[in-house]
Amino acid sequence: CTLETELLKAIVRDELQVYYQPLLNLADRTVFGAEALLRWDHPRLGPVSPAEFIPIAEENGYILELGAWVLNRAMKEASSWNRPLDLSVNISAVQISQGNLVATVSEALERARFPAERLDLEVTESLFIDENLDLKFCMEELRALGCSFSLDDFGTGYSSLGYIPKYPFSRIKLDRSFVTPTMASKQDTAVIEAVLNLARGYGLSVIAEGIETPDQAGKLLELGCPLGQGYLFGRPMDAASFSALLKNAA
Ligand code: G
Ligand code: G
Ligand code: MN
Ligand code: NA
Repeated sequence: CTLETELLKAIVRDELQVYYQPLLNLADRTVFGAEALLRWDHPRLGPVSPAEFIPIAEENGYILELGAWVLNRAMKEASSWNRPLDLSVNISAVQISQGNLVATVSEALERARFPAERLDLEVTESLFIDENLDLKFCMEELRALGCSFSLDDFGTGYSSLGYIPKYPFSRIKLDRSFVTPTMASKQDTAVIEAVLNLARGYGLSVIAEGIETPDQAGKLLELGCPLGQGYLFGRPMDAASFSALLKNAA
């Protein structure tokens, strides 16, 4: 049995979970949201990384079912949090090009009675290599429903920036490769500052990924980056642990 055939049974066998990583205001360290991250724990193979199985699911189309499952599960779990938070869900290009993402998202919002204004969809920069009108219309429709979009992995995939104002983004996610161990080099902070300037110019907010030390958090705040996520504040954790974290913070 291959990974692929096992993956096709993951939903019905109840092997999937959504983990949540806190998103924070760096100034006061309050949690304002969570990024949903899919986890697959196979009974025999053990945990399989989404970096490994998402590409397989994109290839064989199962990502449409997986993507819908994540949206439904994450909004259902987020509805039980002790206070309203933003929820960010990663979306694959295939869900836009081959699926009916607008219908999938609106059905999930309705089922969970989750406010669209709190749902953020993360799309990776690599989607925007060519101008894509379907993608643009899809994003605009979801935007009209109240959802927002974050540009994920920013700075890793693409050199021209002209696509940014053509699509309805609210936020840029500064890739964790820019949050270096010390952020001491002028070059490292120069890239971060360039991204912050660009975001300011386009009226977008920025969230820094991969913050692991208090020094990094302090430096980012100093540079003018108000939002962040990373192991310093919390690793991706299961729904019960995330609820507990919110209760302890309250
Ligand atoms: O959580 P982790 O660092 O293992 O995630 C690895 C990669 O898998 C990341 O790029 C992340 O965006 C992606 N990923 C995690 N969950 C999902 C999901 O539900 N949908 C999609 N499309 N990608 C996901
Ligand atoms: O591609 P995307 O940004 O969605 O992927 C998020 C991934 O980054 C998740 O797999 C998550 O586990 C991982 N991640 C989150 N915080 C940190 C961190 O502080 N350090 C490292 N190395 N990885 C992180
Ligand atoms: Mn992401
Ligand atoms: Na990223």
